[in-house]
This record gives sequence, structure tokens and C-alpha cells, in this order.
Amino acid sequence: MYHIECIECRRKYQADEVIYTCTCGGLLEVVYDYSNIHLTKKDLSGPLSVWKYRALLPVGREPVTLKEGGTPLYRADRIAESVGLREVYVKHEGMNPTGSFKDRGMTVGVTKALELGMKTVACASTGNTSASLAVYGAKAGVPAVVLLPSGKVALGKLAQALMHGAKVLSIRGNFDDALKLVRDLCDREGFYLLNSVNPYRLEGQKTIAFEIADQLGWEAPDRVVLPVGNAGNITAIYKGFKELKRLGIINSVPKMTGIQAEGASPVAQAIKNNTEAITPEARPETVATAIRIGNPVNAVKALIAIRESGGTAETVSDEEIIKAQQELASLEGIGVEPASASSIAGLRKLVEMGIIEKDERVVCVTTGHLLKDSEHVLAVCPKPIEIDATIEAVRKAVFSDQP
Ligand code: AN7
Repeated sequence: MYHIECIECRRKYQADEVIYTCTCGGLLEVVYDYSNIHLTKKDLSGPLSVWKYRALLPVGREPVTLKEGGTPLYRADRIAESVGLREVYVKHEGMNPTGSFKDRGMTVGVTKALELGMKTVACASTGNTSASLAVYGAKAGVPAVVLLPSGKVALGKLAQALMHGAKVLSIRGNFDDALKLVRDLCDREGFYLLNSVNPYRLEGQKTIAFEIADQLGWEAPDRVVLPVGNAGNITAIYKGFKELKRLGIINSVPKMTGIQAEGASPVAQAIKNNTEAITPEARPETVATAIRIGNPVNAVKALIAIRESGGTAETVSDEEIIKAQQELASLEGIGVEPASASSIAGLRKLVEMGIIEKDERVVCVTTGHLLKDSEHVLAVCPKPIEIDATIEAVRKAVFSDQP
């Protein structure tokens, strides 16, 4: 059994209430009757998938699923050596059905929409959320409406939203404007809001923590490093680890470490300045368009996750992001989009600063696939070398100094 609860005033709501924030304005979370959940490592054996952890998911019907989760945890020794650590892993969430971690949240969120009898699902998005919602809406046979910041969504993500049949609205404004609008739209029209302010969606995303612990032989790593945009994922993963600890399946919770782009870094600034609340950034800007967010809706939860776990938050420049993306691609064969590479850029910076220690076991979460943003690749990589169709020309080009 489970219910919804406000993280500020602890007011409780029934599981079937369609509500996204408390009447006091606080964020909501799903709370289970943990004393009645008797899970052991043995119960959790078998192949990885989001729905393997069903005992800790708030759903009572057949899921709308495309087989999400079960993403690889790669040991990244060459990255570890390059940044100066002993043990680094990459949890590659780009290997989900639509190429990002959002699918974990959407399989749960869209299933919940059906359970609640909702007729239309909606979200604002920097791209990946809209792609995932379009796909799960299609699978469920429920219309999806997505609001995107005009001109700032990577082409692969836009292509997914369009092809899977969402109603795609391009807003003359940024993500924060789009989120405000879609919340208003959902209130007025009774559409089901599937941004990460929806506590059910985050329940799906917490399975990243379950899988990391599972893949490490039911041990938590010392630290998890991940990009932060709207700040849902860091809070979801933290909740996942806390639940495993509470159930006695793991002994510790990792230091949650959030990385933001310099031009969109309200959470990192609040941690650095040790302020209680974030100061929203009115004009967020970064090459990592997925995390081009100035007023993260889950900031309060994220600050708690970072502080309670003894983690931290840091900023990285666009140049550092691009360098990390290229390094991960060429050293490990792992192709990720710029936002995801910020976790590697942040790892390097925090090791250099002496904040991450040499003997820590670190997992970096790479949230989205390289192919999401191929325009960016063409902008930062050398152009293909066009030559005549002769062996002389091929040999000359192969042995030329040009990259
Ligand atoms: C690749 O799609 O917000 O901190 O609307 O696509 O949980 O927001 C995307 C976010 C990191 C940040 N990496 O996660 C959206 C959206 C990638 C992302 C994030 C996003 P949150």
C-alpha cells in the first residue's frame, strides 16, 4: 500500500488523487507502507528491468511497457585512469527504448495515467521527456501534448515526438516558460501532467538506483554523479537508494553529486553558497540543451538529496562538456549527448579539486544517447573528407595529417 505525502507539511493524499503539489505549495512524494514490504536480494534475482522492482512501484495494473531499464553498467577503466581514480562505472541510460532515462519514469507515469482514467497526457520538455511521452502515449493509445522551447530541442528528440504522433507545440520561450504553461493547461483541461513534478513518474526513475546496486552485487557505490536539469532524477535516484537501505538490502547510500552547466546552474550555486533555496536563472544557456533549465521544479528535493547524502554539486563549462563527451566516446566507446557528458566533466573537475577521493567507487549516470543530438556532433567534430573515387585519393587522404 502507498499514498502521496507532502515533503514540507507532511499532509497525506490518497493514491488515486490527481494532484501534483500540496495545497501548501510543497512537493509531493510517494510513501509506501515499508513495514509490509518484505523484500530480499533473492526476491530480486533475475534479469534487470524496471518492472522487476514492482514491489516498490505504485501501480496496480498491467504496465504500459516497451522493456525499459536493464541498461548496462560499464566499468570505465580508461576514463578512471584519465581522471585519476581507481574505480569508475558508467550507467548508460541512453540504452533505454527511446534513448534516455525518461522511459523509466514514463512506463510508470503513463501506466498511472491509464489507472487514473486520464484521457490525455502532457508535458513541457527540453526534448527527451517529450520523446518518451510521445512513445508511451502511442503504446498506451492515449493522445500526448508536448510543449517545447522553440529552436532549442535537439533534432533526434523532436523527430521522435513527431513520428510517434504527439501534438508538438513549439513555444516562443524557454523550458521554464513551457512548464508553467503546461501546468496551467493540465489544470484547465484535465490533462495528466507527466513532468517530474509528478511524484509517480519519479518512482519509475528511482529504479536506476535499484539497478546500480543490483549490478554491483547489492552494494551501493560511494558516489553517484549525474547531470541536473529540472532536478527530478537526482531526487529519484536518492529515494531509490534510501528505500533499499531501509529494507536492509544495502548498507549505505551514495553521495549524490549533481552537475550543472555553468549557464544553467541554480542548484550548484545554492550548494556552493550554502543557501536554503535556489535563485532561478532567468536566461539559462548551454550547449547541453537537455539541461538548459533555469528554475528546476524539484530544486527543494534535490538540495535535500545532496545535503543529506553528503554529496555536492558543481558546474562545468560548455567546453568541458564537449571535451568529456569526446573522451567518453573515444576512450570507452560510449556515445552520449552533451548533458550526459557533464557527469564525466564534473567527475574530472571534482577529482582535480580534491573533493572526490582516489579510492572512491564512483558511478556516473549518462542520461541520454549520442544520436539524440547529431547536429551538435557535426558542429564539434571534423568534417568527413570528400575525395574522388580513386585508390590514390583514398590513400592520400588516409595518410594525410588532417584529422
Ligand atoms: C539527457 O526532457 O528536463 O534533472 O524535459 O534529457 O531530472 O531534469 C530533460 C532532462 C539530464 C536532467 N540528462 O534530468 C526534459 C528534461 C538528459 C536530460 C537531464 C535531462 P532532471
